[in-house]
Amino acid sequence: MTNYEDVLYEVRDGVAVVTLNRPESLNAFTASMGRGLQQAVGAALADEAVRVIVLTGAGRGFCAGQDLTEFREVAADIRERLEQTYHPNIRAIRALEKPVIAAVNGPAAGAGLSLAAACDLRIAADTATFVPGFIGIGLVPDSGGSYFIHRLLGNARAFDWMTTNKRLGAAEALEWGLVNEVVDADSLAPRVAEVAALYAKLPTKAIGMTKRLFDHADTASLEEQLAMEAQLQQAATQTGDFREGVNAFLEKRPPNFSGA
Ligand code: LHQ
Repeated sequence: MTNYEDVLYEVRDGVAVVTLNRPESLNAFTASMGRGLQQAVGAALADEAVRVIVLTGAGRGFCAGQDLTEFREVAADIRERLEQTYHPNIRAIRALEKPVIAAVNGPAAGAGLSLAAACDLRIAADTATFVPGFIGIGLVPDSGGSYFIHRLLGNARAFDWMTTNKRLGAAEALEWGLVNEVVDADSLAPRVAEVAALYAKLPTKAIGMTKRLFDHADTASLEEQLAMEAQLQQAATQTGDFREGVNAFLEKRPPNFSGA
């Protein structure tokens, strides 16, 4: 277990678990936590043995967004704070060619909601809540919130929600398509471990490239998308996991993907 600034990092069996660790404030985001998260995501990127990342919160919260006790200092130059603390983490999660699972164990508010939304999958405890937060203090969605929530929910629902600040329960979040799955709070850790273990045995490079393709599809034309699919499929055929997948099929046995 590595203790970065306000962030815990642990790797086991191909799974990196990144835990936001300021439980007394529901893991409200500070500048130091931002640095810690960058270090943890950087470690997951650098370690070839890591094939999936789980992002969660210590205690009863996932992340309550910007720490409001730090706010006076932040408000002086919020643009710079966003660029230094939040944007590198959002970019790093999207650029990471490995799946990132948000295990939403409790409230996700403001930039904490944006962070969960930036991940590839969201598995929530039935006790989790989702709160836009921004408009509650007269702000606009940031840290990618306007980008990801808009894409996940569609314009009408996203606008209604982000401007009215309704506290959304886990069941409704599932119904809206904001999360992939909801489980009993007691089952969250084992269920997330099960899903992560599954991803740790899948062809990691093809999953990373699928992530790139889906992000590209948001703004691409069909022609641009077809070109990128062809380019990445060419790259996928160069992987060991492609050879293993074909061989396993022909030999009528389950594949043993190495992630290479
Ligand atoms: C907190 C916080 C918190 C400090 C709970 N700060 N202590 C803005 C600025 C700059 C750059 C980047 O981007 C942003 C974007 C943002 O993130 S703006 C949105 C900021 N977040 C919020 O406005 C959410 C504020 N929190 C809440 O609305 C509630 O705490 C939620 C809905 C998250 C959870 O409610 P409850 O489950 O009822 O918990 P609670 O309110 O009792 O909180 C527990 C403790 O955590 C409490 O401390 P205490 O000492 O009384 O036990 C809170 O003060 C503390 N806490 N959020 N953001």
